[in-house]
Amino acid sequence: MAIVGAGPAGLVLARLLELAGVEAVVLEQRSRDYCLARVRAGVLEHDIAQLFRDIGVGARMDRDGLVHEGIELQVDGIPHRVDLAALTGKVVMVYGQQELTRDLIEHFDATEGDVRFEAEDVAVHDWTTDQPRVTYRSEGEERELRCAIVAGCDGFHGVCRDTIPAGDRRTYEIAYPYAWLGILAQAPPATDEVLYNSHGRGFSLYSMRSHEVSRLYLQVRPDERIEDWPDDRIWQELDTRFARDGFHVIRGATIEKSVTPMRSYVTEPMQQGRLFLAGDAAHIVPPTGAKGLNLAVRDVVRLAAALEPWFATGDATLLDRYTDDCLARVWRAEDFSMYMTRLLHVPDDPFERRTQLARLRYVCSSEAARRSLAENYVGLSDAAIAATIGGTP
Ligand code: FAS
Ligand code: PHB
Repeated sequence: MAIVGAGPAGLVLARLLELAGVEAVVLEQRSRDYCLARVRAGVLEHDIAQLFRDIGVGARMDRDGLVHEGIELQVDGIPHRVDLAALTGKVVMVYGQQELTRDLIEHFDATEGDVRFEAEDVAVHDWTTDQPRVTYRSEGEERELRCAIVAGCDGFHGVCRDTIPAGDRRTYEIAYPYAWLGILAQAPPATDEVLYNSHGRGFSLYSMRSHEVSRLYLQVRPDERIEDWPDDRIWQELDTRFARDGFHVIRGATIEKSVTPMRSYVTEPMQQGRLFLAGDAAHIVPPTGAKGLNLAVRDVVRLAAALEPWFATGDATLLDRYTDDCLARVWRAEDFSMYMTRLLHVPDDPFERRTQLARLRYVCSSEAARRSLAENYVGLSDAAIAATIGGTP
């Protein structure tokens, strides 16, 4: 089969299919180095970290990743810990998407998995027949892949989602009135756990990639240009927003910085004929809830579980319900990500800011509210997701 895109969705799907003995070719438009350099996400749900161990690519994660038993919410300059482990019995793993991508690509180097970089002008054909084709150009030559199934794992800006005619799809979208300015810095993090900070000037997030590398974010206007933010201005704004007695942001050389717009987006259905969408190709969440990467992996776990019986016996039961099975979790994650985004990002409207502070203070003071946030943050089980729609896992 053909997998379009070598991000987390495409690479994890390729590994799951390799374990199932299903032959797959990954077509990636960018170069290997470009894929290895992309920074992005940082927090893995409890079960997703376990999945990487189960599929044999978790060794470096367990060596270099950081297990976190809690997160901190800071409001009115006071930090409040949400004890994930005590509230849910689960923890999260802080391990950069960039490292996961490396682990997976290096795995396929070793197993000679078929990952084709710099595949240009990928296009999907005949996906509503039983003989779909994927064409692309490589090293100047036009190529064609005849396959049984095409997995569209090519992200929000890919071609697979729009291969399904707009008239056959419904899309749902919210654009938020702010963006994230993110930096990766060679500096030890000043906090042991991920710190979500609500400040009158805007939200800020203190995360990390290791004991030596910090990942920090600032809420900025959606039209903000990174060129208008020299390092010193970024560090000064971080100092202002995180300011509290006895706490100081630790500065260092910036390795990467970017501005990421924030949106919520879902396309339904996530399949048509022999084409199946997974990850950002099908849905986008604002990064506040750290769900994007985790949701992408959850999709392909379902897709691989549906493809295995189909390739083995032609049983299409799980494939036929792939969209519904994914959407139950997708919409739960959309809701949680929107909740976290609106809980923490400072609105222009003063009334909204007052109700937001009331909500934040409630979460910080109520164990019931913290437990609800915690169980969504560490990742809900399939049974808990099924229960949201009155079904069975
Ligand atoms: P991806 O976008 O990761 O991968 C798609 C792949 O397909 C890419 O390699 C792309 O080059 C390739 N592709 C695209 N078009 C193609 C074509 N026509 N032909 C062939 N290949 C094609 N999530 C979090 O949880 N936390 C975060 O902090 C966070 N920060 C983010 C910051 C940024 C700037 C962005 C853009 C996203 C961020 N995300 C974050 C979300 C992100 O991690 C995604 O959820 C995750 O990468 C989804 O993985 P995929 O679905 O594999 O899509
Ligand atoms: C990150 O480390 O990149 C990160 C952490 C928590 C989030 C989002 C991003 O909610």
